[in-house]
Amino acid sequence: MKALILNSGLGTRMGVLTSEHPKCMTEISSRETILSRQLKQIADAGITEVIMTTGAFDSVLVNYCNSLDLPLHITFVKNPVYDKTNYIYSIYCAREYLKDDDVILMHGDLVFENEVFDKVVSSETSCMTVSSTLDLPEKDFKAVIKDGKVQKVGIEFFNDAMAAQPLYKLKKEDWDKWLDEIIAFCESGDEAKRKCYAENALNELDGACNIAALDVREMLCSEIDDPDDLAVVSSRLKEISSRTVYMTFSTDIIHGGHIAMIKKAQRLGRLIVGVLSDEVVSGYKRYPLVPASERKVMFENIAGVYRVVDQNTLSYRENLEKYKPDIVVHGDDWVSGFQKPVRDEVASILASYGGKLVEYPYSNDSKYKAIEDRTRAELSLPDVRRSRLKKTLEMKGLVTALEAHSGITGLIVEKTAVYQNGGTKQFDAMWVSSLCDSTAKGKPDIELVDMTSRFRTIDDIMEVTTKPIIFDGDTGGLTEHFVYTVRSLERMGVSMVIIEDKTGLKKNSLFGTEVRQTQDSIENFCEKIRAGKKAQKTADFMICARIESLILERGMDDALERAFAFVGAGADAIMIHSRRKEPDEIFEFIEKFREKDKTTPVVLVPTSFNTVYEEEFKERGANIIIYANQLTRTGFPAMQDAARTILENHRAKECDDKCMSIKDIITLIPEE
Ligand code: SPV
Ligand code: MG
Repeated sequence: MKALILNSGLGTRMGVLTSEHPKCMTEISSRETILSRQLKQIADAGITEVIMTTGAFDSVLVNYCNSLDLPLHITFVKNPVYDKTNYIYSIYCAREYLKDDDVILMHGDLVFENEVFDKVVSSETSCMTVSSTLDLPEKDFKAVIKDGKVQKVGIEFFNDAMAAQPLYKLKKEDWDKWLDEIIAFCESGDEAKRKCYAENALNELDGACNIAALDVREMLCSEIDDPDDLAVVSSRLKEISSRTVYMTFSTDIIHGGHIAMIKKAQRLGRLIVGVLSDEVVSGYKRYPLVPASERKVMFENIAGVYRVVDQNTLSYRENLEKYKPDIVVHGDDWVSGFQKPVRDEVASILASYGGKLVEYPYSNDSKYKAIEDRTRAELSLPDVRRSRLKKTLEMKGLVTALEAHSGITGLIVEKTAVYQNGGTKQFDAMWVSSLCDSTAKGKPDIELVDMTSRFRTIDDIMEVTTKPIIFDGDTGGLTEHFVYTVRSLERMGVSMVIIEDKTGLKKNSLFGTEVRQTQDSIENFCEKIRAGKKAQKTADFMICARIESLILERGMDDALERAFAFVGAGADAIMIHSRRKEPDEIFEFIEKFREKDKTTPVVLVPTSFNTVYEEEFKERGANIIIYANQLTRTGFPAMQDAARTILENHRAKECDDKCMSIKDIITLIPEE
């Protein structure tokens, strides 16, 4: 694509302003002239070839262009009879440089804002800029438009017309037709056909050039004919240069796609970047590898970013109300899909104060997808995965975990997401339950499934997922064995082991006092915790002490005494369990525990007291909510039902409606 700039005119209406240089060199701000602005816009759009027609002061113009030192190759073509002809003849003079390529054609006295130029350059068809909001000018160009296409251009048309500016994109096939007609005009021997507008030649073609009317509405796109125009345009430019543009980023890796977007955005005004908080990013996308504080620094150091601010919610409301940006820029991927509510809110807030939403086509480049895939893969590495539970706890205050007992249930915990209020909700972690792991193996939950087998389950889950793992360590076994378990789990990348203060043959807590269960002594259990903490190698791994006093009906005081003792012995968290339907004793425990200990994370397994919402648990001071067995308890009955259905019907057809489609199964399981 080439740019053609017409600068042969005399510009006599500018008076003294054009007594020593051509009109295009008129200053429109303290930093730029009409021409320097046009050339910079052309260079920024990645166009390198410019054809410029000249006339009076041509050497001044050539020297000036060279002094701008832009990455452009400019071919100057002088119209030797510039004072006796119009620009149609200047184009004719330059004809040999203008064949076989798309052309951006502009008059040398035209000033337009970057967004207008971006629209012209990126137009898929030939186009001319028009404005549906401006009054029809008496003496300037108007375009007759039919079905969105420009039919005629001239100053004499008033019917079905819009104000038009001589800024065009011309696809090769359309431009060739127009250029041929320009050549025919200039070679006709008729003097008048060299003194008219090039558009007269276009009009002869009677709409045969497929030129779309590109409506730029009230955006700046004006010719400067006289000092009055200059004053108006200069003040519009001042207003434009003080505009602010707002963009939000969640990314922790900046690639070419982001830079291209930033470049586009900062051409519209001073760019403010909102960096989404770690909490928002981890809920909406994935856990960020780089924390928000560092992501902010990353953006602060990108040329063209004017300011970087925190964005602590997925909703833009707070920042839009605070910074009142003139423009919000976003990819067009949020026009539909789960982000639509966020987009709609942005559009309505902007509309309330006259701001504008600019959406660029979203890039689905496989190169960028590969970067994201690599980042996700990194999250599954033991060191990165292990540390993430602690970090997520610090970040969110409340972490949710769902049980997984196999690769496939791990994938369900990993991938299940619901879209609410423009955001995504996912589980933060996985619980490898002794009950569910044993059940999946058809064994009772009595520490019968040995550690090697339990580790095998962890390995299956880890192989296909990235989320942090909390391991149900039962009683932890003998202290002498527990230290090895800690090291193995830590090495594998497990984030937390929970051990319960029971001894002897462990039975599942939900049996309560219906079966014989023995609680360990405070002393013994503290010793086990101390030994485990001493054995671990990293600061990330956590040992959680689970208190069974309420399950075994030993009372609140015993539960609290144990909690404080276990924390004193080094437990990183405590889990208080209950099998009552009402949450009262759990609430009472948290309240009393928090009176003395404000920081140690409290873990809950609300299988029985399941009416309480996560927000309430958080408000009351809990930190980890484990949904301990729901996949097992829903999955196996569905299987029993399928088995019965086949038996009853002597065939599988009746079972079909209950089955997941093979296609859905395949999409659930990713292929490397
Ligand atoms: C498990 O899931 O194995 C547990 C929690 O230990 S509970 O079943 O509630 O005891
Ligand atoms: Mg268990």
